[in-house]
Amino acid sequence: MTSQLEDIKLEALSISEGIRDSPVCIIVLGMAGSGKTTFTRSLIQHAQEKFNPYVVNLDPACREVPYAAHVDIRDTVNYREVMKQYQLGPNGGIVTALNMFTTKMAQFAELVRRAGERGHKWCIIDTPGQIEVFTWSASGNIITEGLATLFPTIVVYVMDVVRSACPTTFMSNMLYACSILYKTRLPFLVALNKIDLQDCSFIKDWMTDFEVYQEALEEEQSFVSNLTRTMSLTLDTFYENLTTCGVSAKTGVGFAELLQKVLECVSEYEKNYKPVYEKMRKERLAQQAAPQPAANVEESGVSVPLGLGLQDPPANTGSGIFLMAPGLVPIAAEDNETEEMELDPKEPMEDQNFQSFVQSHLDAQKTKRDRLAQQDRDNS
Ligand SMILES: Nc1nc2c(ncn2[C@@H]2O[C@H](COP(=O)(O)OP(=O)(O)O)[C@@H](O)[C@H]2O)c(=O)[nH]1
Ligand SMILES: [Mg+2]
Repeated sequence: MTSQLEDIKLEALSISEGIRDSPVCIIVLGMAGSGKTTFTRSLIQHAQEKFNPYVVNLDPACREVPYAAHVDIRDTVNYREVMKQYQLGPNGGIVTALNMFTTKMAQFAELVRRAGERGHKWCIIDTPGQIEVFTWSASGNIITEGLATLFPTIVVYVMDVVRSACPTTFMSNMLYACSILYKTRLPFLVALNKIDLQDCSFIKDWMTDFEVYQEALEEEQSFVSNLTRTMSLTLDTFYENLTTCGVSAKTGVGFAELLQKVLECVSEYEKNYKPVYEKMRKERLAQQAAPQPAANVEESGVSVPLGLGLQDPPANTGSGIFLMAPGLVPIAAEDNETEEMELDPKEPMEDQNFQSFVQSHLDAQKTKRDRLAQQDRDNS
């Protein structure tokens, strides 16, 4: 293993040369059945000519994939054998298969790098059916963060518009998307999939106009809808950081616009993420040049230990400061604004009752709408 690592020198690559320009890694995530695999196939077709995608299937349990994968986890690990050998159920089998694949992360990243040299401008990564297998596992973390430290990386979250027509399901989906956004802290594009079955404009309305969503919720009288109502208020800011695009992975409708939005996410990565990463890289190089006692992980962030064996837990599963988010770049951190953000005892949010909290949001929405209307009038 050590000699392989010396050959590959991934750590050295990531630290001394910084993020490579190519290929752009596109990690496709989404709930089971949302259409990730079908979406991957369509994305490959539409991006083929311009971006010559390198394709990776990370779902060990699928029977077959409707595209030609350059790297297929099933070639590395036999998921059924894993289940039998370790006496695991299907989910345990998938997680263990993914863990085994991750022990080859260094080689995998090297394959992606070489693909870039051969002219593959994008690397599209299809993930396991069950989303939590990837997003809440150590190996999912290592793969995502490992790629993001080496290549421009974005997340496409595939969302089934038909299932999300129910307001509470929509909210669950959004909370999941939100947790992934803040966990991976990468440019994030929501593909509203299956628009051949149902138009997605209602979702866009729900995301831009709080009142419309509240009206939809009014029809659902349950404890969950009360909870959802409260949470929808807090998700407002999250929606502002999201780019959405309606597509049909089945028919290919919407993919021209989606490609455009992927490129916007890549620019966002270049603009917001890369400078932060480069800054950290320089700090780490400086640290290495002057050996010191063990650095404080909480302050400096830790890179993914690419190429380490599985027995080594991922170093940065905790605070996740290493990856910085577009729109979430902590400019404030430099200005010590974090201290200012500490709770002002005079205006604790807890003291606001629900009604006034709602009212302040409605006012903010109204101001926003008025401003947009004014802009429209000015433009016409
Ligand atoms: N009508 C329609 N069906 C779709 C679309 N995308 C995926 N599907 C269907 O949704 C099901 C799940 O798709 P799949 O790609 O396997 O989902 P995954 O589990 O997220 O990888 C399959 O039956 C697909 O044919 C779409 O855009 N329109
Ligand atoms: Mg799939």
